[in-house]
Amino acid sequence: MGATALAGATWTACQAPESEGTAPAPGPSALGAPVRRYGERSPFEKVARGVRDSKTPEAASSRTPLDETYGIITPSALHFERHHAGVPDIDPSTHKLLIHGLVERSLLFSMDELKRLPSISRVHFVECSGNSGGEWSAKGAPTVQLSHGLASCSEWTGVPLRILLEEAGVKPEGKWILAEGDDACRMQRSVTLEKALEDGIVAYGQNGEALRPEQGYPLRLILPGWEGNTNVKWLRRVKVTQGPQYVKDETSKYTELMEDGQAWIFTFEMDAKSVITSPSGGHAISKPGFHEITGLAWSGRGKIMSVEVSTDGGASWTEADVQDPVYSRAFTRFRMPWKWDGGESVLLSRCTDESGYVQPSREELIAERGRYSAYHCNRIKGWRVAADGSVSNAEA
Ligand SMILES: Nc1nc2c(c(=O)[nH]1)N[C@H]1C(S)=C(S)[C@@H](COP(=O)(O)O)O[C@H]1N2
Ligand SMILES: [Mo]
Repeated sequence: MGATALAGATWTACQAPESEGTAPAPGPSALGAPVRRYGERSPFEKVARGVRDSKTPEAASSRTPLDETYGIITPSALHFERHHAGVPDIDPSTHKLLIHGLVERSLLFSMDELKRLPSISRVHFVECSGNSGGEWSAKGAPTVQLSHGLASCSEWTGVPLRILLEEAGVKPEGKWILAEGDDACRMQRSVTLEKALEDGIVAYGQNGEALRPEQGYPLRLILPGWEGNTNVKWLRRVKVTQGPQYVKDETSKYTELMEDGQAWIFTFEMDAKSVITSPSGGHAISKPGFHEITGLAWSGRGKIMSVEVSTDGGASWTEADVQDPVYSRAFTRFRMPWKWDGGESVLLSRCTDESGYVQPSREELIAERGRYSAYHCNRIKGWRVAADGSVSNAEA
């Protein structure tokens, strides 16, 4: 059955609100607030990033409340943050980007010079490879903000990295690049030249305006679909090298220990993942009847092809409606109408990407990657709806 037909059929069964009749009391008759130069949200809105207390707030993270955002774009003010040394305060009029190493000529760009070059805008997620790290354990996190909130999606604008590298003229020995940030830790990552040339973006725009300081103002690297950590913020230097540099940021972290004692390194692509954001842990369903099940799916290998939803703990699956257009390596919104009968129900989602990869269960993931990894957990996540309408982590 087509998802649209299903949605239409269920919509007619949707319950109207209980109260009928009288018009609501009119609003104020005094004139409203005047125009303002830079907007703010309504004071009634309180949605916020989740921040855990940390003794080192400069080396911490904050999480996107995925269940309180709509559509596929994360508002910039709610984009998750991960900083290894705090947010530097950088003046764009003095900021420079150096392209050097195995190139015919080193180039130093000011922000103005970068903005003169051909630009592109692309919708892409950024996900910390440590996102959902707690989901490796049998007892996952209680809310979707805690379990999946180190992922967000923006429209990024900037210059294709290919243009800068071609301008500098990469020498034949050049096969990798090292990207470096201008924060106190000078965070660095090695990535392949192939990826840099394929779709790397030196981005200065986020959701129609300049990057937020937390996201790397005035300049960051976007490597679509690759580990969040490779998307170096406050970008100051790109060095073309023969091979990876094995810098501290890629040896002390972002490697995965396998059962046989070997570790995987440079596992760049984020695997396909989906999660139901509503209803999800911490929510309360008010009454039986129509409810929309909705969530997000994404893959570092391209587009999401389909998302299936189960309301009976995996005994049966139904294809959800996937919102058009679907962008490659971007959040993809799925929705499914649902009539809750008031009984206990376990909700699951499972996505498939254009490479044919299917999101695994926790058992399938462990069979492939062992039990010692902290990174790249993309297991299927379950939410239990109890008879009283309260929603919690299915494995709690
Ligand atoms: N210079 C620099 N770049 C950085 C980081 C950092 O601490 N310094 N953190 C990395 C990590 S671990 C992640 S997950 C992403 C997070 O990007 P965001 O804070 O914009 O969400 O940025 C990456 N780029
Ligand atoms: Mo990260």
